[in-house]
Amino acid sequence: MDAVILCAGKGTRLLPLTENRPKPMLPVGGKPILEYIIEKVENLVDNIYLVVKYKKDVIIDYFRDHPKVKFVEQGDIDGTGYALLSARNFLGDEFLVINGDIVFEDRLKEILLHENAMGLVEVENPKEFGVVVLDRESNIVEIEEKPENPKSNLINGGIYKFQSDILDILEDLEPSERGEVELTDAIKELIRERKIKGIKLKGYWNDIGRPWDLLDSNRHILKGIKREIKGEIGENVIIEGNVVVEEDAVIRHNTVIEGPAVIKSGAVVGPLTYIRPYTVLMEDTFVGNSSEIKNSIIMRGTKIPHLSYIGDSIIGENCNFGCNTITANLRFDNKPVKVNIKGRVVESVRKLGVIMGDNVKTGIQVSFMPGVKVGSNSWIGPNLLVDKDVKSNTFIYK
Ligand code: TTP
Repeated sequence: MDAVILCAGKGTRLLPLTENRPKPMLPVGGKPILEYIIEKVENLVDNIYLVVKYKKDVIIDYFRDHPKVKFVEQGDIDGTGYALLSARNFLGDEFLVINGDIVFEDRLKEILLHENAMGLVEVENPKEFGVVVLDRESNIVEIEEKPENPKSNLINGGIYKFQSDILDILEDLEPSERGEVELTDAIKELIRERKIKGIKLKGYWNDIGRPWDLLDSNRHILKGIKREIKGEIGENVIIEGNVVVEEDAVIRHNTVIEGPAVIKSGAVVGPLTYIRPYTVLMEDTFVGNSSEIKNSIIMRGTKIPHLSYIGDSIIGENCNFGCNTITANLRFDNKPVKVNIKGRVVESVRKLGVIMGDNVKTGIQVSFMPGVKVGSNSWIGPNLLVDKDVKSNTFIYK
């Protein structure tokens, strides 16, 4: 049996983080989301087909040497159904299908026992998802996308086992109102003829749609790491709890690291730096004197050299922060931080800092208000308070 992982979407709700990489390649716990999915299925299947399109080279470059991974390009139509159909010529009688943007714990064994099955998750806010209704034998009898009045709190978990007849149904489907061939429309047809078992997934599950989902999954992964110190550790460094310091990382003197945290190879931290729990410093990052980083993902090559506070933030690759660049991450009234997602202001979580693309430069004494987004390649001049989203490729100066 084979697995198909759907990785071709644009991930627009995660902009600017997805400006230069597809959503499945965003890092959580120091590795791309997609790598965890591949690790889960590689011993269960013969081939893993990654359906790619948007920024496909980032996925192909990373996984090209994996012995079971093969790449299939999605055709001109959008949608999860069309993504699966794009792999049609490679698939046998039955196969596993997984969305490339979910972080989950379940070991998939129960799903594989059934001819047709869908992984389900119990949530408090089903309105935002595909809501599923089961009969007494746990067969799916109804799926409704983002219903106003959900009939259950079980939602589609983005993990499926199908027989090849799903592909025949997909072939005959017309695109939906939003111009996409949707997998759930095909499943609605399939349940008229076949039984699809609803399997409640065990343990943690998260569908990475918005930036703060990434921080949530990052925390989940970091809770499971074990202490492993391989890099160079200077004098008077304190490392508490489960911290990974990879080979070729350097922790300079008088630095404090509170786990769980991951410091990847080539990263340099210190002197006198404070790394707090749930922080990941990706490869070749530098965090220097009197800077404090908390609950944040700092991507490859970014430099935060002096006197900065970065909290509850996601910072893209190769950014360069001027001295005393600061993020605010909490409102005075303690209400959820508001974030603009595709032109709509939505409430996120109580603590959220800045969401930044790649190659951003800040001058000295730049401050960011909670939940602002900064597009890639932008420059923010010195002594500015950034309280609105900054588009990509802009230069703001007083
Ligand atoms: P979504 O999260 O629904 O879509 P998206 O990735 O385009 O994100 P956004 O809504 O923020 O723009 O996608 C669910 C999964 O299906 C995800 O793993 C990406 C994948 N997918 C494809 O492979 N091809 C597609 O055409 C679409 C729309 C999604």
